[in-house]
Amino acid sequence: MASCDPAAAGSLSEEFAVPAHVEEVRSVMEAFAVQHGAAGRRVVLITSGGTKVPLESRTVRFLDNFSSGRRGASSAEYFLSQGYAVIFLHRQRSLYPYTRLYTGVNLLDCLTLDTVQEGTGLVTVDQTKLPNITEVLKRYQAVKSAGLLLPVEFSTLSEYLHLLKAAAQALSSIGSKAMFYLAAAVSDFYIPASEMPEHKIQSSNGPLQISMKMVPKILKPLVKDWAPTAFVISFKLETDPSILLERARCALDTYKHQAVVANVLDTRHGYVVVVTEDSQTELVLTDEEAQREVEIEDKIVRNLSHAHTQFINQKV
Ligand code: 9Z3
Repeated sequence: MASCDPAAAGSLSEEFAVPAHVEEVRSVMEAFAVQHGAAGRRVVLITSGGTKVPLESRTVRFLDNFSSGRRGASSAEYFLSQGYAVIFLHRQRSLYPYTRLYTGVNLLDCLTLDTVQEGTGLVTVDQTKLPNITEVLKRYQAVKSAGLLLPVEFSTLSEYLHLLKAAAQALSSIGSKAMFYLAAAVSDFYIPASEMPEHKIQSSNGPLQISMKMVPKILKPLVKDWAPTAFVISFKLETDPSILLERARCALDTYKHQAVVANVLDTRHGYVVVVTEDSQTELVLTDEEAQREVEIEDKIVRNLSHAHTQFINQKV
C-alpha cells in the first residue's frame, strides 16, 4: 500500500509569495460570511479549476493541473438552490456558474442588432441558440440581486493557497455553518521562488530537467487551525480506480475532516463515492438520468448538505 499524504511543511508566506490583494479579499469574504451568517444562512466556500505552477519568474511556461471547473461551477448552482450563500474561489477563465451552460456558444452569433432600436443599445437574442436562457437568466439575476454569490479568482498555486487560508479565517466567525468544498485540482509540486530562473528557459541549453518540491498539504492547517469548527469536504482524484478508495480513506485518516468525494478522471461526471469515517456512499447517474440532463453534482450537493445539517445539529 502506498503511504498516506505527507504532512504539511514550512510556512506558507516563506515559500509562496503573498498576493497583494489578499487582505482586501479577506475582508470582503468576512463581511459576506457575517452578513449571511446573521441572516441564518449557511456559507459554502467552493474551490474550482486547476492551479498553475510557474517554471520561470517572468513566466512563459507553467505546469497546470487539469480541471475544467465544471464540478465547482455546477455545484455552486446546486448549493445556491439549497439556500447556501457561495464564495466561489475559482481559476481565472475556468467554468463559471450559469454561464457554464453556454460555453462553446459564440455570443455574437446569438445577437442581432435591432435596426429599429439602433442607437438605444438594444439587441435581440436568438433564444434557440441559448437553450433555457430566460429561466437561467432569472435564476442568475435572483442570485445576483440577493448578493448570494461572491466570486474570487486565482491563477497560480501561490494565489490559491493564500486565498484559501484567507477564506478559512474569514469564515471562522460562522463556525459550523461554514462548509469547505475543495473541488479545485491542486498541484502537489512546485519550484520555490529562490530556485526559479528569472528569464525564459533556453532550449539551446539542451533537454530540460526540473526538480520540484512537495507542496505543503494545506488541508492539515485548514482543518486543525484555521477552520476547526467548519464542515470540510475534500476531493480525491485518481486515474487508477483500483487505488481510489484506499487513497480517499488515507486522506480522511490523515486530515480527520468530514468527507472525501472520491472520483476517477474518466468517469467523474457519472460516478463518485462519498467517503466518511463510518460510511461509503456511491452516487451514480443512470443513463435515464443522464438523458434528462440530471447532473451528478445535484446528488453530491444534496448528500453533503444533508450531512452538513446533521453536523450542525450535533454541535448545538
Ligand atoms: C476533483 O477531483 C474534481 O472532481 C475534478 C473535477 C477536478 C476531477 P472538472 O473540473 O473535474 O469538472 O473538469 N478535484 C480534486 C483534485 C485534486 O487535486 N485532489 C487532490 C488529490 O487528489 C487533493 S486536494 O490528491
